[in-house]
Amino acid sequence: MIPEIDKIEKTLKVALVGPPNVGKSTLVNAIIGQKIAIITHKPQTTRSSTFGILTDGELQMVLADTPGIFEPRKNHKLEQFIVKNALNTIARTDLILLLVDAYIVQKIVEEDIDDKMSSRLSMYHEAMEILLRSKTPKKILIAANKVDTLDDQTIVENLSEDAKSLVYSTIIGSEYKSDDKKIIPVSALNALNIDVLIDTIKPYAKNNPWEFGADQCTDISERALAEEITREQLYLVMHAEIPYSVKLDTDSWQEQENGSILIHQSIIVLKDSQKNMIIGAGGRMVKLIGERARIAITDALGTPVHLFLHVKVRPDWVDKLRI
Ligand SMILES: Nc1nc2c(ncn2[C@@H]2O[C@H](COP(=O)(O)OP(=O)(O)OP(=O)(O)O)[C@@H](O)[C@H]2O)c(=O)[nH]1
Ligand SMILES: [Mg+2]
Repeated sequence: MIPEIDKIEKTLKVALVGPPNVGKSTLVNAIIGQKIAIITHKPQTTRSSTFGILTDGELQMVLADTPGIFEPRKNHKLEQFIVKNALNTIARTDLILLLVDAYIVQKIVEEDIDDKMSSRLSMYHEAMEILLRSKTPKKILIAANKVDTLDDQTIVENLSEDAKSLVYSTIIGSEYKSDDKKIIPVSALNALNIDVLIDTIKPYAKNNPWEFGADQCTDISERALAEEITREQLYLVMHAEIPYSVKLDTDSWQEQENGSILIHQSIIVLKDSQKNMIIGAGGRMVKLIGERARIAITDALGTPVHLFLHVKVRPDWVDKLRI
């Protein structure tokens, strides 16, 4: 009889970290190859962390899309919730992948920091200060995202060791261990250089039992993803008028005999005025949000969906958040 040999299992838990809007959720979707996190042009889109899971051979890589880190306002419970959520997740990972806008990397190496660039840089310093105050892993690598926006990508692709050191010291400071001052240029939007990124972080894996099944690609449930997608479409449809303190609940979720899913969701807001804004004249706004969300949920789940939206006022939902 052939003795059963224990399979070696390795894991690597990486937190995608950075200020709001730098492309963390876009990157996790690009790495996993499907939509598990929502993306908008607005900062503070992600409110709670989602894991993307990639299992290949003996290695299970878990990539945490975290909310953007910023200094929450004193009396703003939702902002405090968002940042706390990010920090709690980061504390449970082995490695931080700090996303930095490639344009900022370019400006640092060109030593061209004007007032506008200083204020953009201060977002990274704010995030680093908050990370330092919390118990987060001390190993950090930089990914320079949005290289597609640069006129000349080669500047960020061919950084000298000195240039990399300059970027690390300008953004991170000395508290974090960064013996390998790697800077991986990527475009999350165009899924460019994702394989290089994965190969660069792989060596940080440790022998550890897997936490998830080999075929699982995320920890987010279909219901939660559907709620997130409706919130995403609401942000996209409503542009600047969007009430930020909006949340989604699933009232019912019924799988029909023909394989389609009947979903009733509530859009919860704080005030009547916000409810009226979301409903819009003659219900046109909520109808548009519902149509777009139905298409996007159908696409994400790979199943036809019938979606019904109900807008409700709950003045205390933010106060009731548990931080
Ligand atoms: N041109 C370009 N745009 C990108 C890239 N990655 C993300 N974006 C855009 O940047 C915006 C923010 O992307 P998100 O993925 O939501 O950013 P985030 O870091 O998750 O933001 P928060 O969740 O708010 O912290 C969106 O409009 C994206 O389409 C990229 O590689 N290139
Ligand atoms: Mg996000």
